[in-house]
Amino acid sequence: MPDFRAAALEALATQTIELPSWAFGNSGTRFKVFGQPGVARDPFEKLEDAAQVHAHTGVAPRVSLHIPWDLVDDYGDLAASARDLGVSIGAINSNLFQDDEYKLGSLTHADPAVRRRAIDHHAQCIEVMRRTGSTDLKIWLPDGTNYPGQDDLRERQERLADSLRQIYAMLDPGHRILLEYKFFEPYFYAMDIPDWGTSLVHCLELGDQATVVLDTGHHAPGTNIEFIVMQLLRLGRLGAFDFNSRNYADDDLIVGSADPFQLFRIMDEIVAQGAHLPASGVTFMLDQCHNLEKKIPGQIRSVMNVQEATAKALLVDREALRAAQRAGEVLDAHSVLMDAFSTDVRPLLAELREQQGLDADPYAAYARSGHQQRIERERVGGRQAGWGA
Ligand code: RM4
Ligand code: MN
Repeated sequence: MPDFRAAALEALATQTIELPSWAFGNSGTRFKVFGQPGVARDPFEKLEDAAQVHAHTGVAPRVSLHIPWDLVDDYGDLAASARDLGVSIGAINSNLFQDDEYKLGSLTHADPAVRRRAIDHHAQCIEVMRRTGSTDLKIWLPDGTNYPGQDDLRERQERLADSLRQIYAMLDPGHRILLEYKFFEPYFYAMDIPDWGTSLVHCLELGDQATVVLDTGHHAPGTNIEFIVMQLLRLGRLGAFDFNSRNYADDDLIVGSADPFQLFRIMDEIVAQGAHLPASGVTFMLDQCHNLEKKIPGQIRSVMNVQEATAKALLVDREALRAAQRAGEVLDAHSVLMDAFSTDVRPLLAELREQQGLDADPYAAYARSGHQQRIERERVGGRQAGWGA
């Protein structure tokens, strides 16, 4: 029997997971945001907290920013402070959902002046990329309509295609657009990029520097997400994941909490196509908000959950799987997957961390570090993500 453990350890040592800056600010539901003592008050403090997640897990060296939530005077300073903390800046997320002018659309708006404003915002984001060394411009388009007949669906697609072309033309070589989709919310009749097909069609029109972002919370209940993963990988257009977990809507909960088996099935498709390796260009990001739980340990838990799902996928006996599939042995093939899923990979991950000079239990190591007590003591006045710094 081949030594899957050794190969898994080697692959796991190359995995990285990107953290969202907004996970470290106060955020909640539209009903209530429960403030937390010690929460980061500005982008510099968000980086400090993200660096804690990296320090204890060893696999989270990048932080995505959200503009304008993470506006600072000098992005060179922010990038330098990231470097000092042992992390770097990941994707730059644009924001098209908090401006009165965007009520009827941003990149799809009927008024060219509003579209211009939305396009120019991306010029600003690309400038942030240049100053921080980021290579990814992540666009989640919140545009859509609430009522049949409200606007011409096809015209909205044409306006979108034109706006995206103008944004794409501003990219530097080596930059990517990561184009996200979401089937509902904030509009409820027709979102303008509701699904992976629409996102993919726009990416294909744009060119090689445009890829799809798959946010695991952005599908109708029951959607087979791993199928989408397989197809996008097959076409070379899976740019990134926004990992989170959902029970009913876009819940943004800790990844793998609602359905660890789904996370495993996704990672299985990833590993089957070698997309867990850095050379694949697939970025594994978290897109989560922590309302009840503490934010830094919340992110640590998510990182560990992604690692566990990856480890299990790496333990799948692919030869046995293929043999069973070829022989039409339905239950044998299924059993190969279930055997891997049922394996307790925590000792394997403990070994990985020890190899890297880390505590086997990042969660406990953070609790012991004193960081939480320090920020609760020192930081006063944290605000909701999206409302000021
Ligand atoms: C959106 C989408 C984006 C994220 C924002 C905060 O629903 O998932 O990725 O940047 O929320
Ligand atoms: Mn997302």
